[in-house]
Amino acid sequence: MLIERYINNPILTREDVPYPVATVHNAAVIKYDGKYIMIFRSHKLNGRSILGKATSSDGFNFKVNKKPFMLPAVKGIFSEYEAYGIEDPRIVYVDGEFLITYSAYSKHGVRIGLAKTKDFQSIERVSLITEADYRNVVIFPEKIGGLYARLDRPHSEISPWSIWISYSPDLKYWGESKLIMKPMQYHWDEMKIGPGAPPIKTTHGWLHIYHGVFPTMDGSVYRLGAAIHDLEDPSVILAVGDDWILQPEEDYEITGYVHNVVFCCGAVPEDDGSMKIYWGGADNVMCVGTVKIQKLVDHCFDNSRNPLG
Ligand code: BMA
Repeated sequence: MLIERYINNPILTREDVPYPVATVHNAAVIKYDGKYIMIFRSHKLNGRSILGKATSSDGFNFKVNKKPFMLPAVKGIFSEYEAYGIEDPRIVYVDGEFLITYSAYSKHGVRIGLAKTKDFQSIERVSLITEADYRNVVIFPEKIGGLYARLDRPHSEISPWSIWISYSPDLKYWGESKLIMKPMQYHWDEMKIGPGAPPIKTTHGWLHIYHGVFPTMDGSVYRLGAAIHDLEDPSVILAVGDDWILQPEEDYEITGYVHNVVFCCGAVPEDDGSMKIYWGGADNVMCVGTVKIQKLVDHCFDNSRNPLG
């Protein structure tokens, strides 16, 4: 098995949350001040989503804050675009601040919001950085050629649910966009692919955990895969592992709010060459697993598929 599931999964459920929620899933996780900070998504009991915060000293045992971390905005431009909820956060640390991207839902569709924090206490919304219909924006954890870089996932009928890259000098204006990876026909990721965890720097390239979706007669199955991007030019994909790296197998991944889902928004590299991968199980609970980073890199290079399908 490539990724070793933590024996006490799931690590966070709605029972751990001190305010009423239906689910705990699709969380970003990052290390700050010797602690692991998890920003997780919860469906409220009306079906719309908010973000909560939990902290841990070991990356496995998390304690949830008494109050939610981020609610849909109630005034200004953000309120217009967050009215149906905020979902699936990703966090990176660049130049002294944490950048949080999230999906903002409203009657206008889904677009991406960007917020900043220095301490996970106060939070400042910066900008809505895409139009609709975009999801799953992950920013690279360092500037590349002096620019912020991001992977994202616009959707169009001609080229459905593929991964693109864009760049920005200031986090507000994004451009130089290019499609870099597509679903592959009659393959585990044939229906949709999307960015997962913010890329992790390795000597062989940026390691990116993404999700792929396969349609079946019993609904869609969400799995995780891995790809390697060139360090200096991340629009170049050096390898994409042909096989998935994780699929729904445990009860808490097979049954839940939406069945047959593993969905990743965060991974934490450790000093010993391993990494912790966090995923939502069945849109219902949070899980973690560990893997040697080199094993995932080898997985990509040993049997690579064509990034463009
Ligand atoms: C996607 C998103 C994710 C979710 C997944 C499975 O389209 O909505 O947040 O985890 O579907 O339901």
